[in-house]
Amino acid sequence: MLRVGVIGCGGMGKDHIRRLTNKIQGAVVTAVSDVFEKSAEEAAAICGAKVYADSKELIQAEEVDAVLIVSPGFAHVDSLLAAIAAGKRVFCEKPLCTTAEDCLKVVKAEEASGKHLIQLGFMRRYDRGYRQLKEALDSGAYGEPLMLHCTHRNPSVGENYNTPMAVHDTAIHEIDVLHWLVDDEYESAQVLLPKVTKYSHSQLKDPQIMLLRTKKGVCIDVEVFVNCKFGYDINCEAVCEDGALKMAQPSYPQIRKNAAVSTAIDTDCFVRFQEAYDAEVQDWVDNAAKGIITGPNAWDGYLAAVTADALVKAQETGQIEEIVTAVEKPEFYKA
Ligand code: ISE
Repeated sequence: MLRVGVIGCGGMGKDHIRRLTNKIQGAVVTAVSDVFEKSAEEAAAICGAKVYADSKELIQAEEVDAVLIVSPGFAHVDSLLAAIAAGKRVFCEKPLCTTAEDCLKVVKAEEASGKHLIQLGFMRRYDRGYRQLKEALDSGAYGEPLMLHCTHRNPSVGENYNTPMAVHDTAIHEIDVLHWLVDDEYESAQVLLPKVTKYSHSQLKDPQIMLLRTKKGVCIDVEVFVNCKFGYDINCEAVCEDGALKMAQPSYPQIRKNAAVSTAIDTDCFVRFQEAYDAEVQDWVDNAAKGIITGPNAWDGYLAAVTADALVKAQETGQIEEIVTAVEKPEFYKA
């Protein structure tokens, strides 16, 4: 049984605690911690875990084999470095860290430890639709992928959501999943800013079209529209030499009523990607005994941060920005 300590007991933290307690095989939550005592107490009530006021103590605790980090992004770096130093496995919600520099620190610390310890919570790699696409592309039956057309739409976002968050919070999922899908790396980024919807505000340019080009020349367009109003709508189409593949949608009944045919669209990521969240955590737990990470790792977190920085720069300059990592991918992270 993998004994897990959870750092961060907000909405997502509690969601993972419920998942680990009620659904996941082979794990038990033994410790929880949060800067807000009330949140930690509420989380402990779900799983019967011990409450730690200090997350560093939780990481060191004897009854904690592995750590799940769900605290705000800026707090990740300290917990990650402490967990690596303690030799404990980590599942870290996105982002790995809030700056590429901190991500690189974590990458180097993990490499120096000689153990693959960190899995990053980019759940889309576990989504059935993306997996089917990947399998089809990898089969070679459709030739080389040439273009990806994607949309990432949210019905609405909070008042504090601003223009760079369209990259850091939202497109970050495409940044991770799309290079994995086509087994390639990014070369450049550009952002087009159309007319702003009446549902946005002065600090948020919405929608945006993000353009990425990979080293092999695949051109990717991602429409990010976070006040689309009609649903949580994620689409991806891969146009290849010998066919075009559209990602399957979650299946809902087709309803005929009032002289119209309709099919439901999800309204948030927790429902849309529920199975993917379950699968990523189960995979992390299953791999603990083998000491391997098969999901997104710390290097993927660093790549995502570098790519996000280029996209945010492109939002500001309107130019094509290069995507360059400070170091080559270490051997340690090559499959
Ligand atoms: C949120 O943090 C997510 O991760 C969702 O998947 C994304 O759609 C949303 O825009 C983000 O704010």
